[in-house]
Amino acid sequence: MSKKILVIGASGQIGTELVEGLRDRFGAEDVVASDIKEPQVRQSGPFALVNAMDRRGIERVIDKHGISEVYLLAALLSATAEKDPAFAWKLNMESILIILELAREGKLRKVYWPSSIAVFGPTTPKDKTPQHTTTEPSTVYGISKLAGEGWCKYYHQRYGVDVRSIRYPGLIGWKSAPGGGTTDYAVHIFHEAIKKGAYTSFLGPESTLPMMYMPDAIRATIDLMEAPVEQVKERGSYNLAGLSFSPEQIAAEVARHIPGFKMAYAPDERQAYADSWPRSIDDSAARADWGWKPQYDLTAMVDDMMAHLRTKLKAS
Ligand code: AKB
Repeated sequence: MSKKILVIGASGQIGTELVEGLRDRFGAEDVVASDIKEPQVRQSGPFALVNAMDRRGIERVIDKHGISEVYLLAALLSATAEKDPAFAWKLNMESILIILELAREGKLRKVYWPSSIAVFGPTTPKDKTPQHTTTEPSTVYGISKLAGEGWCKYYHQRYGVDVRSIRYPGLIGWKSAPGGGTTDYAVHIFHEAIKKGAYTSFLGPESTLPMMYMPDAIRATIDLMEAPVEQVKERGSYNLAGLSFSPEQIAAEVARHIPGFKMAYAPDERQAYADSWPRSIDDSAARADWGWKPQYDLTAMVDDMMAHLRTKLKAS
């Protein structure tokens, strides 16, 4: 059966790279990118302007392009969500409910929706956090992701909707800018190190968090969506681990590439969000169910980021 994919929130940090990954795998014409603003960069395939809270608009795009699968990425992340909790709740909840309803009505065959390590909170075990454990998030972003997981599970159990999800850790990539997360420092550090030889982290030196290099995250996302249905046993969201490191550990790796690199620390309100999240994740369910295995460790990720970002920044 042929598939036509719609990515909602395609201009964001994950969307930019996911659209590329999906187009490489399934062909440019079969992947429609969409966002609320016209993209700044030239598109390699179809693009639609659509708001993730506009059910009618989304339906029009689905009908026009014969869409069978949606990847819904539009959301406010942890730090931005805390600035406007009511809007964060509205966007993060309305968008997933619209897509789940469209799937329930038979207009979509499959749905992807990202959750986050932010579903965990201060009462969750911090190391090797299990797939099923205490989830008492303390951020509005985490609360919305936890509720979204509940809705995904409900629509799967009650209506048979084929919805799949990953709890992303902090994501690091060179192709696109991060937008409003607590883990964004791990991307900013590369830009500032190359441009200025120095970076001031908004998280303290020892704030260890689960992270992942974007190529691993994109591969995981598409692999989960392509896994045979009987292998997808978690219908809330899958724990996924890549690497775990602290600001001082990544600073030491960056310094291998930028001699004399200076790291300073000025923790702000994001420190509290980071402190409420796990240090590392147990992803044995994803490994056992659909064969997940990360490829990048900290050194490999930093080497690859440095090489690509240096070239990109030189060219710009
Ligand atoms: C954030 O920092 O808000 C996100 C996340 C962990 O989901 N990167």
